[in-house]
Amino acid sequence: MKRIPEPFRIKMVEPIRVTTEEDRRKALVEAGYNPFLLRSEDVYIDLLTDSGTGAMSDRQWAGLMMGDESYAGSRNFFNVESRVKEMFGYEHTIPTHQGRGAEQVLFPCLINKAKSDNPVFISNYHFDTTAAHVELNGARAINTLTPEALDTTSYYDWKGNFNLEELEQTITRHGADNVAGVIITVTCNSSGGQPISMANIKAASEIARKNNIPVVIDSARFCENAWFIKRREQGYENKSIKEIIFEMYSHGDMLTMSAKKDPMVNIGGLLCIRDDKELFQACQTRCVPMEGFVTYGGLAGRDMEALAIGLEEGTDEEFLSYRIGQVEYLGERLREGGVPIQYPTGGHAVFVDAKLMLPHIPGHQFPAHTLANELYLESGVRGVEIGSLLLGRDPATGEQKPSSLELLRLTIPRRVYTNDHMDYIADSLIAVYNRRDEIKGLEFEYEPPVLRHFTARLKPVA
Ligand code: P71
Repeated sequence: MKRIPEPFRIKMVEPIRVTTEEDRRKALVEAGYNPFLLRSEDVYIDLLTDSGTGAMSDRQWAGLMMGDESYAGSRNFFNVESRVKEMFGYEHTIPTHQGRGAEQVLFPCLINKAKSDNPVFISNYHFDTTAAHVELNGARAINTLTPEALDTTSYYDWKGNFNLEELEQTITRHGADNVAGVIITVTCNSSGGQPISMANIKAASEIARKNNIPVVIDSARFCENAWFIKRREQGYENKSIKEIIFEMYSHGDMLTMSAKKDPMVNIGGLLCIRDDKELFQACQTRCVPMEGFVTYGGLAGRDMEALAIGLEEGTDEEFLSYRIGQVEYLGERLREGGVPIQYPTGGHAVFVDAKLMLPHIPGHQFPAHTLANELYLESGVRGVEIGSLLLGRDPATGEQKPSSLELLRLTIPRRVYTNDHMDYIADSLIAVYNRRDEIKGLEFEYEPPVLRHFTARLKPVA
C-alpha cells in the first residue's frame, strides 16, 4: 500500500523512552497486568486513546498566547461561537471542559423537555460516557446499530450506520413521547471508528423529526466521518469537507463534541444548539454550576482560542487523507501479517479481533486485554481493551455480560507518530500473532465494583 507522507514538518520533539523486555515485565507486574495503571514513561508508543493526545499546530500554540482570560465575554469565546455558526449553522454555543461536560449539561435538559417517566435515548451506538450520563439521569440507552458491524471479517462501507428498521421499531415500542433524543455518533467509535453515511444520517433524522424527537449529533470525529462520505458515497466526491459537514449538521438539532479528537486540542468540548432558545437557556442555567460561566464552561480563554483554530484545521482534506491513510496503512500491514481486524479500518484506530486471534481464551479470561498486555511486553506499545473487561457484569445477576466483540483498540493520536512508528507497531503485533498459541488468559486479583477496567488488578491464569 502506498503511504501518504506527513503533510507537516517537525518543529519540536518530545523524546520517548525505549525500554527492555525486563523493564516492561516489571512495570506490568507492578501495574497489576492492567496497562491503564502503567506510568506513561514506561510506554514507548501510546495508543490508549486519540483523545487529547494530538499535537497542536504552530497556529494553535500561537493562539494560546492570544488568550483573553476575562471571566465573562472572552474574545476567544466569540471566535469559537462564530466558527460554530459558520461550520454547523448552529446559533447557540456553550463551551465545556470536554465531551462528557456537554453530555452532563444537555441530557437532563432533554429529559426534562420530554416530560416522560420512562425516558430513553436511542443511538447507532452510545459511547461509554454517553451511556453513563444517560443512565445517571435515570434514562435508558438503547443502541440500534447495523448488524454488518458485528462481522469484523467482511467489508462494509458503513459499519457506523443505524439499523433504520430497528430505530423505528424501538421508537414505536417505547412511544415517541418517551424518547428524549436520537443520538447520531459520527464516526461510530464503538464499532471501530466506522463511518455513517449521509443517506443514513438523513433517514435517521427524518424518522426522529417526524416523531418530534430531537436529533443530537455526538461529534468527536465529525471531520473523519465527512472524509469517508466524500470518498465512499455517491454524489459527494466533488464536495468540500466543509460542505459535507454543513450538510451532515443540517440533519441535527444540536451537537455535543469532545473537541479532544478531530479539533486536536488537549482539552475542550462543545454543546451547540441550532435554534431552540428555550433549551439553550435551560442548558446555560445548568452550565454555570456544572462547568462554569456560560462563556467559558471550564476552559481557559487560551484553550478556546486553540479550539477555534483546531475546528478549522481538522477539516483540511490533505491532512485527513494522510491521517486516515496512516491508520489504514497500519490495518493493511496487520492484515498482511495474518492479524484479524475490524475490516475495513476505521478513522481513528485499528481494532484487532482478539476473539478470532486467541480463540482458546474465553471471554471471562479477557482475550483482548491479554493481547494488550502481550503487545506491551513485546514492544512497549500500549493499546486498550474494548470487550468483556470494559463491559463488566450484569448488575442484577452479577454474571459477566456476554460481549459480542473482544477488541484490542490501537488508537492513533493525530500528528504525533510517524509512519515508521506504524511499521514498528505492525511488526510487534505480528510477532505476538506468531506465538499466539502459547498465550494464556487473565483472572482478577482485585475487581472494583464499577468501571472496573480502569483500576482492576489481574494475574495470569494458573
Ligand atoms: C476515547 C474517548 C475518551 C476515553 C474514554 C475512556 C477512557 C479513555 C479515553 C470519548 C468520547 C467519544 C464519543 C464518541 C463522547 C466521548 C466523551 N472517547 N463521545 O475514545 O469517543 O468525550 O472524553 O471528551 O469527555 O478514547 P470526552
